[in-house]
Amino acid sequence: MEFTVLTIFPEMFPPFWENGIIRRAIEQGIISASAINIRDFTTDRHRTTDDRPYGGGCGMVMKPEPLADAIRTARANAPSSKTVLMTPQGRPFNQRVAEELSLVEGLIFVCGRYEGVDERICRHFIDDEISIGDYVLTGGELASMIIMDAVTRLRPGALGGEESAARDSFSENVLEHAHYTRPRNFEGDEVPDVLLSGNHREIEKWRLETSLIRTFLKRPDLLRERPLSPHEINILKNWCSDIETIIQTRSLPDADPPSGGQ
Ligand code: 4FV
Repeated sequence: MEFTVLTIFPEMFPPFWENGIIRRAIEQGIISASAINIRDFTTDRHRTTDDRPYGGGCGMVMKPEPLADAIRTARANAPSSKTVLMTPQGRPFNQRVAEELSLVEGLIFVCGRYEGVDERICRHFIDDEISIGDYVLTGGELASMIIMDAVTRLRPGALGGEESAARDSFSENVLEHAHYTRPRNFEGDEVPDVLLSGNHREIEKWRLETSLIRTFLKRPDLLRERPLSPHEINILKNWCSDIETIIQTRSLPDADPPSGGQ
């Protein structure tokens, strides 16, 4: 998979590309990555990439000419790549989109700065607009790194044996179960016994239950979007009956009886 970033700050990327799983994926040829400086496509001696907005107002807009030539060059180098503009106006980035993008041959990231890019670039040179969240950044560079990171780890071979994308949070619209490692007792806090039992069926059951309860407590919206397996339905029903028992047995005597108890 080929990543090309179009930016006026190419120096931001080597630290990201030269560390960790991204570095290893580049070394193993799983991905390739390069940065193109949009300023190299300017024609004035000040290498100007921005100008005042038509219609007035504050801030500056990225000029279309240098961007258009930079995109044409990137596309010539990577013809099967998809050109993506990082913008708050884009479709929300999530694990689904990461899985989708991890299947394409290449991505060309257009990293805006200032107030954004001239609209004619969006109209004629952009295949996809993606937003990493409903907030405004000073530039699209960090957003492109987030997408490169989430997509790279989904490429076959990128995650060595010690990691796996299969049990990712969100991969099945649930949050991951809790993780523990040595020491068994950390400042008085013990690792759950089941994880020390060696009983993998019980461990799997515990992990599923903890990821369901965490999702229920922290991101119930995810559960609402997700089909539940018979086993998961069974777990949720057990919780309901436990909660029902608590309500039945723990209600304070003089508290007015739960509704419906005329
Ligand atoms: C952004 C986002 C983002 C907007 C103006 C760059 C900045 C500046 N990109 N998700 N949120 N971009 O805020 O992707 O040009």
